[in-house]
Amino acid sequence: MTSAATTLATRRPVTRPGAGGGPGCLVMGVVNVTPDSFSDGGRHDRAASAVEHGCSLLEQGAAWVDVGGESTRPGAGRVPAAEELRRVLPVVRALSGHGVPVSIDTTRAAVARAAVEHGATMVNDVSGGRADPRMAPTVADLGVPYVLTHSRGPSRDMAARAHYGDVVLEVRDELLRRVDEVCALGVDPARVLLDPGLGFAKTAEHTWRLLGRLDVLVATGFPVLVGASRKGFLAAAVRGGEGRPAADRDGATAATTLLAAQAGAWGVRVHDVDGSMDVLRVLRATVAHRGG
Ligand code: PMM
Repeated sequence: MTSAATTLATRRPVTRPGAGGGPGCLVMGVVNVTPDSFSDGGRHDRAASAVEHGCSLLEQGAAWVDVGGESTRPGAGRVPAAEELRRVLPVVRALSGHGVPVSIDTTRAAVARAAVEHGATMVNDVSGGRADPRMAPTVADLGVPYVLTHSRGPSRDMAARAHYGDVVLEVRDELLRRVDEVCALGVDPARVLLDPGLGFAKTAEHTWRLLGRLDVLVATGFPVLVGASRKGFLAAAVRGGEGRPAADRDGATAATTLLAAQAGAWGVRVHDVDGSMDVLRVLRATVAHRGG
């Protein structure tokens, strides 16, 4: 077992991209402009409804709205870059115009650049910069916060790579190695956020283990974003299991928000912003009244 704390992440975050962490945990609302995303696919594939939805997420308390035009669910194929741009740019531009802080969920450098030029102020890359070798230099050039997510390989065959000894330490070590690699290409470590990539190249068992040890990632000192919302592993914990639609996992998702906040995560990426905001309000009220 390697000791990542001593051998990796020579580049440490100096400042944090915004508040967050513990009871201050932020909520990032999801707007998927895709016809095939597993949990809300097809609902916001027209720009106008996507923009309306993004604005309502802001009203519900989202600190960020994450706009994506390509499904990243395991097994999903790629959409052409031109189609991804066609889906996301009008939404990014309109939401930014309404004052919504937008993050762009893409693995393509060209899409990240165009989205930032249209008003996005954060890049969320579930490939951790591996899908497109131009991503790290582009993010470096754009100078925006960069969510670096753990995964192994593209969506289409990531399930075959879900082999770990100690998944918690391996995910941490692989993420920190990736931080060093992208920072060597110019990315500012002060702008890097880490994401364990729940469900990406992980079995449900791996994902539960990671969810229970988020503190290990938080201890790296990088802000940590957690994306558990409506994911398949939650089916094991809800009544009706796999038989219930993904959208019925919002109660279970809210529970993961509490776990993430208590572990000190910077933020959670969720579809149901209202539910997670209530959880965080309860947590804050409890902390405020503790020891009085
Ligand atoms: N999961 C999905 C998409 N983007 N981004 C980050 N940073 N972390 C995640 O866990 C993540 C992501 C897949 O879920 P969706 O299809 O419901 O958006």
